[in-house]
Amino acid sequence: MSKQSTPSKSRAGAEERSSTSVMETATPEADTAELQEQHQEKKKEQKSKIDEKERDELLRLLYQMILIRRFEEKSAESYSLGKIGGFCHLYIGQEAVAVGAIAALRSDDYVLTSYRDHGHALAKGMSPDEIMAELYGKAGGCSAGKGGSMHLFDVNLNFLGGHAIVGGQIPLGTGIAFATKYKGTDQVTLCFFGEAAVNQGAFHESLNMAQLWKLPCIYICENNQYGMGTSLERAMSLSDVSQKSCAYDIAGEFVDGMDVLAVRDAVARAVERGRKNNLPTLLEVRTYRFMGHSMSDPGNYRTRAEIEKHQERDPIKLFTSSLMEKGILDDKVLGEIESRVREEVEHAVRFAEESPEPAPEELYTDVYTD
Ligand SMILES: Cc1ncc(C[n+]2csc(CCOP(=O)(O)OP(=O)(O)O)c2C)c(N)n1
Ligand SMILES: [Mg+2]
Repeated sequence: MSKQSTPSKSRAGAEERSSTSVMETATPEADTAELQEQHQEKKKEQKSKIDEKERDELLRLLYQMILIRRFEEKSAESYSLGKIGGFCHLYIGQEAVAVGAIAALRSDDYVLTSYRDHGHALAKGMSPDEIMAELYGKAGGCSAGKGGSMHLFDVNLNFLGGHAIVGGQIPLGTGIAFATKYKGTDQVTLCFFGEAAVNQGAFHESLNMAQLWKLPCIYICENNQYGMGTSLERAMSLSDVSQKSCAYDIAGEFVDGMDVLAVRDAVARAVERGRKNNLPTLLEVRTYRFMGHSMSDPGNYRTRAEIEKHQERDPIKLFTSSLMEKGILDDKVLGEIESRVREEVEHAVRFAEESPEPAPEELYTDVYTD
């Protein structure tokens, strides 16, 4: 991959200023010693954000990240066995983004995302059983088996999808933020999307309206540096996505998406701005997907070395070792987390396999609400 920009700007909108977050990105040629040095530096930075009083919450964040990772590894296995069909986009490598961001929310806040939605759904509290059954296309799934991997949804949890049209959720999220403001609630809306959605009109129209109408919407661009097989550099003239906030005078910030606590802190600042002042925020969260775009990606647009370089910055590896060095985690507790996760994922697979196929007459239900 060619040169990576390392934006360091946190840009506040007209009403306020906010703090800065910097992410250093290695070049593909970076040697092991250099990667190790970066890992140590990142860990130092992450450890400085760890507060021992938060022990249970920190372990919950680790639990959620590991649950997403193992759930998806299992989904990939079931997909290869032909038990899951259709499109399936894995989130492996990006777990810190959904987990960190949703940890800064209240349970009645809204979340929308793209088709790469398993992690967000789990972090918002959806049951692994219902998600796995949905992936299997079974009646016990959250969308009764008719949506599949890209259309996870749980209205009771204010998790409003799972959207397959690139950028389609951005105007929808903006509309939900409008609705909550109109109703006078202090809920905020988190709207996640990939960096390839940013070149679409829908993104620009939404940000313009959100700032003009002062809507409590937090736009989170998960910049994993590729839109299918096209790298960001090949597709975007201004590749520092957070700077696009300037065009609409919105608060913007660049965040290290491999650091779950950096994500949580940045989203917490945005939530406060939304809840108290009805103001939107654009966050560019720099991350990387370790797997292909979808299960059918031949992966010939990047090298193994590039993937391995980013795997050195695995968000779970980083957080695990930060927590261990701070004395919050040890091998025993980590083992307990792993075995709880294993049980939960195995339960989900059993639930999905035993769940019935949707009945043929269900083809015509739930197309529109009655
Ligand atoms: C409007 C629209 N155009 C094209 C596609 C085909 N498509 C599916 S995913 C994708 C790439 C999106 O990349 P990005 O937004 O960066 O998200 P990521 O997959 O990296 O999470 C494209 C072009 C689509 N689903 N919708
Ligand atoms: Mg992308």
